[in-house]
Amino acid sequence: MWQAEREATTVVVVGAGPAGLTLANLLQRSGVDCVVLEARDRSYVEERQRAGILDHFAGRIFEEYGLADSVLAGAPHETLFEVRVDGVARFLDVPQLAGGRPGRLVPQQLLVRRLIGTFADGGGDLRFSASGVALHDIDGERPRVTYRDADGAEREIACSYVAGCDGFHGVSRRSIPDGVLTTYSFDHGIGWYTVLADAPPPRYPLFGISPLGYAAHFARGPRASRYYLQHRPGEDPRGWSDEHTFEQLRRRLGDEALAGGPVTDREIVEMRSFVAEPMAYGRLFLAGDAAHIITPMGAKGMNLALADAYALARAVTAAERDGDEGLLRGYSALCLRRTWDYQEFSRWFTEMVHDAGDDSASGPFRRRLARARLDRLWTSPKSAEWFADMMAGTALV
Ligand code: FAS
Repeated sequence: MWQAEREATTVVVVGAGPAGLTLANLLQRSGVDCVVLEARDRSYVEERQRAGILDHFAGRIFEEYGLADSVLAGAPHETLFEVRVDGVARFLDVPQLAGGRPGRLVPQQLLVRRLIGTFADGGGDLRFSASGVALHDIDGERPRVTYRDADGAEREIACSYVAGCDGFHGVSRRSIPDGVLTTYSFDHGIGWYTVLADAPPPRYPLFGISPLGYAAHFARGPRASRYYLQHRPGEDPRGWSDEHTFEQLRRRLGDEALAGGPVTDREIVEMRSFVAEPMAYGRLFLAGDAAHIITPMGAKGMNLALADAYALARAVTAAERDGDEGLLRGYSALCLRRTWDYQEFSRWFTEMVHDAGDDSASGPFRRRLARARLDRLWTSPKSAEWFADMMAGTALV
């Protein structure tokens, strides 16, 4: 009879993305044992390029746990935000408008690489290439997680809590019985062509609004850039030559001198949003993309994942250290309040920058509305402060 090797810990963290790795590091710093199971191998996880802006609240999490020096070393502070409307540049001093709360410019893959390093340096137990992860008895006192390790051996871990940090396509949310979750999804009807290139990064995070459609240019390291270009429904920009792509960027960003560079990655990102409620079932707690997907507008995807990890680490620590399960019971409600707050902000932002440019989808009346909303960021200090406050991230704890 096959016999899985059995072991036990306090928390099994499924997934080593920003949510899982941040949670594991915070638990480690709080003296709570955990094992992290990741389906992919280390190099895949460390090379995956996604977000690039850490909001102020997320940066504070690493400061609070004494991790900022190791994971944020050298990450520039956010300064100005540049918006070019029909080629005319305007600036927003987001940190100043947010009362001196700057974010940090740190590529997600660099943050992930460093979080893996700090966890390992602290003696953390992170297992890559864990396949066939399955959750059992998550509605009981002692959940179990089974999986096959990198050598193909069957293993089983008993624990007190399972943290589902395995992204939208992971096993955790799917382990919750039918009828428990209510899911909400929204298709924004907008698609982006996103290009990564070894090209000079912009002076500041840059948005371009023009009748040709939305475009953006962000730093992804000292010599790398991420570009986003809105594409029309039914259009497939992957067929564009790189020269055509940069020509589009020059015109949309109003910069004939935009250098460009060798393209290293091309992807289509459809703007869609998703939320699953509740974010907890029995002893399973969902965090990050496992529970919610948000458009990249406002750069809240990675930051929501980190905020969930922070709330869950505090809740598990309070339960383990003080026997107080209050924060655990309130975990889902707290994270969903922030999630919907950020979803609303992201929709507001998505609608504004897309309607204000190419009106083929939204029509001329909505285009004028969007331009009025955009102008308000420069004509109404209160609106600018609200925008900056959302960009900085809201504590809610
Ligand atoms: P992740 O998806 O990052 O990590 C989940 C981990 O779980 C992965 O390592 C996966 O391999 C593992 N896993 C999955 N199933 C498993 C299983 N069954 N067993 C074990 N492990 C399993 N956000 C922004 O704010 N700005 C951006 O510019 C931006 N760009 C993006 C570009 C792309 C192409 C994508 C897809 C997302 C982007 N995002 C962006 C959002 C992104 O940052 C996510 O919000 C963030 O990665 C979420 O982190 P996690 O919840 O940890 O999930």
